[in-house]
Amino acid sequence: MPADAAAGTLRVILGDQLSRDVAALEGLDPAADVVLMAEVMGECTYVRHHKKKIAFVLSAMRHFAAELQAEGIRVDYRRLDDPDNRGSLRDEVVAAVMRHRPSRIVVTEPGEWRVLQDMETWEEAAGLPLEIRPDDRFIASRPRFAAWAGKRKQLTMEYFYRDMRKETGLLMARDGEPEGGQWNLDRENRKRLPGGLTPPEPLRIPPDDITREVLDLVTARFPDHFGDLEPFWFAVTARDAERAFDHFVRTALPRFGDYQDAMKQDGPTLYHAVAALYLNAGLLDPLAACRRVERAYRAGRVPLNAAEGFIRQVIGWREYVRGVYWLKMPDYAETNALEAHRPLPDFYWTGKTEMNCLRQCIGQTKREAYAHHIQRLMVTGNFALLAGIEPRQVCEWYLIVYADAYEWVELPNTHGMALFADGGVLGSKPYAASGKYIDRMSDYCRHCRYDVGKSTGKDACPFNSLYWQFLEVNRERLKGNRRMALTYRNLDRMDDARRQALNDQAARFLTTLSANA
Ligand code: DLZ
Ligand code: SF4
Repeated sequence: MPADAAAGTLRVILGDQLSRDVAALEGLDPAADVVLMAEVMGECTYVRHHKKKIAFVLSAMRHFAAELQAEGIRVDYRRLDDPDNRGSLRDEVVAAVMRHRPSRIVVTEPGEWRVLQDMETWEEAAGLPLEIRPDDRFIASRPRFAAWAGKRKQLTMEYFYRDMRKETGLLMARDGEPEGGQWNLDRENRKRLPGGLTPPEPLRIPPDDITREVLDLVTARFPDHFGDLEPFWFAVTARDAERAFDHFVRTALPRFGDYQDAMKQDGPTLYHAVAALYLNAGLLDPLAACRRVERAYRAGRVPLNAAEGFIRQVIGWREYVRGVYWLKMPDYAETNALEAHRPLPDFYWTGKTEMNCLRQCIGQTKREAYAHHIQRLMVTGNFALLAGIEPRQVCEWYLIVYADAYEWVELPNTHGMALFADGGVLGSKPYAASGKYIDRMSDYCRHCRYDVGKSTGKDACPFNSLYWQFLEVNRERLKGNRRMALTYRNLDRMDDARRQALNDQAARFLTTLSANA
């Protein structure tokens, strides 16, 4: 790049900002501006991401850069294997400033607090003005969410979601009422999967030459990272992500509503979209995806509980957790309301446990870098909650193992929703459940060496005694919670001998766990 092609803008695009209409590209002058994209070890190793996650991000970055170049945009693309790769975003920005001598730097706000802190030092490091633009791929800007949160004591997702429905017009009837008369059909999202129903497969995209090259790079550079690299079938372009999403709308969405919370032996995706990784990296536009779903509903191709369930996850829950993250960071990551300090058991990495539900969820996570929300919340999350695993370690695990995980989305979901470590910012009570819940929503227990009907004894399902022990250990912290009153009344009706037996059972189990950890 000649140094005299100067005085334009350096536009920086991060690995999860791969949208053609991302804020940093607005107003781009192809004659003067340069786009910087940098693969850096810093982002690949700040946690030891799943191999598939790194391959997905790097391949999607390379494809995105090629698309910009095909439009005639100048892209300075830094590869991880460039001999002079500086290793961090900041150093790559400084080096790019030296190469291109721009008059300013423009970037879109990042998804993580850690990166924003770093970004705020770029201006000084580069000696140039830096403009950090709001990420308008989200419907609610950070100030918009903060205004909604205002002085509310409880940040109830439902009310935020209703505002988002009104603001977007999604699934609204003409008279300003929600389509079908109800805002939220969550109760119609909880069916168990009947035998004989074969869920569709997601669309699998074969790796092209660019992806193949990235897979070789990941094999060589990240051999010790968690997870299986192949088979690799994720879409890595916006076009293919849209095709994969279209396939979901046609084949799975009609039943997504009914079976949103169901789990099945060897059924990793069921009726789920596997779209979070595309949404979160910028390959799929959230609002466009929701409008596509709404159209399918209006055309009579999918029922309301499916369309509403999907749209709620995207414009409700997804936007809401992002809002909470930016509202509460950095203190949010440090809270540990239930004072949980046990180390993460080794089987979260190896999948080697006799508890079939955990073996299934962790096994598929290792293979696919994917699990759906109930597997994450009610199996791996619930176990960590009941066993008192330290939130920091659990959060890191989730950030590592899922291809869609960035801290803005992972932290509130794990720390708040699954572990109640925030003391109730996100949920009004812990999502603690015994084996009975897992049995109701899956066929895992039928394939397990433990008996879900038993709480004590050699074959007893560990979730059962852990559940009662969890309530006992956290009695002082939770007994004042009105939504827990019935649960504590049940516990208190138990005779002392039974209570003692349950506690002993849980204590014995936890000892074996620590020994393995
Ligand atoms: C996740 C990720 C990975 C693995 N690698 C890169 C990279 O090499 N370069 C880059 O710009 N971004 C990468 N990312 C995404 C960033 O970590 C992400 O932008 C921040 O976590 C903020 O959400
Ligand atoms: Fe999981 Fe318990 Fe069911 Fe086994 S019996 S699959 S450990 S819930």
